[in-house]
Amino acid sequence: MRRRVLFTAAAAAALIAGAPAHAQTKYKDEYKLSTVVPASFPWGKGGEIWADLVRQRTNGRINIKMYPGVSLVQGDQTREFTAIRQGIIDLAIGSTINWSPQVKELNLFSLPFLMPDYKAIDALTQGPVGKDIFAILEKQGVVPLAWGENGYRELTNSKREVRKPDDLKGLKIRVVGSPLFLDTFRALGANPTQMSWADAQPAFASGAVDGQENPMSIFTAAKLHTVGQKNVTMWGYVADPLIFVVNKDVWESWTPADREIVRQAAIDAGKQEIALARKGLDEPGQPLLKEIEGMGVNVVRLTPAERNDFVSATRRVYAQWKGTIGPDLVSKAEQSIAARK
Ligand code: X2X
Repeated sequence: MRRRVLFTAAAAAALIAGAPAHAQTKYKDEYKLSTVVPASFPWGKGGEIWADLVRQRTNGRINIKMYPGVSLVQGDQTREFTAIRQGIIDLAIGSTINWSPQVKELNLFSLPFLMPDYKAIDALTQGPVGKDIFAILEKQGVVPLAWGENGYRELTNSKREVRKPDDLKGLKIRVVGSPLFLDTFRALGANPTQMSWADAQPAFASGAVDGQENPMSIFTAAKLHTVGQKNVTMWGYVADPLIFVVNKDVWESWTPADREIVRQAAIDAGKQEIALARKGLDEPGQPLLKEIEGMGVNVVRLTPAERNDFVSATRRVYAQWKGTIGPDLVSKAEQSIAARK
């Protein structure tokens, strides 16, 4: 691959002074950014915003190209984290769910009914738990920069209205990530099956699976109502944050000033992305749900008592996975949520 050699003023001065060649900073022509979904989704849009900000603020020194559909790992989203570490991927905006097979602590966000509202998500990502998670990722050899959000994952299916755990009995539900999802759905009496997002969409269309769980922003952008997903249950059982990261060697190849530009751009893009992901859901009356009902979809809003039946049915899974994830981290998360403003 052709490499462009850039000389910063300092590097040029060092060269003149006879400093070793490693004082030069080598930049690639293109940096590959992996996401699961393209810019027609808030998640992919976040990638586009990040790439644009970096290009502008570095005057084109850092040129980021998007690779949606996790195409750098042939659509297998649970291999994305390993590929970032290996340098097959330079940058990524990844869901905590997709990286949880490699980073067990990321299962925290998938503990059923841990986060009751958006303030609870923020209390984790913007508080001490977020710092701990970043330190863990750093130790695993990637450089975490900012948080984004996929969102609250709501239950949908093609067969029937779901109001209580019993309604899930026997439904074949597509899930992704770690075995925590299999445990949760089995505890509810469903028949979960693990599948990538790329494989899931044709499986909905053919009826090979009955249902799935994903944020409503994914539901609308992917038009899941057109592949039979006509029943939605708003249960908010888990929410997956997104994390903006850079491969460590790539990070170290940049000047300190450029690193700061990339970091700040990730923070700015993350904020905009979170606002897009929550649009229509975090305002009174949840207008996005009315829009979805307008597409002929049955949207069930659970009463607190109905929701509580799902919470009770998954408590055992929560307790078991608290041990796997790390009781200290989970306790810290519980405390941060209890103290949220
Ligand atoms: O595969 C999914 O369900 C998605 C798109 O939400 C993730 O990548 C976690």
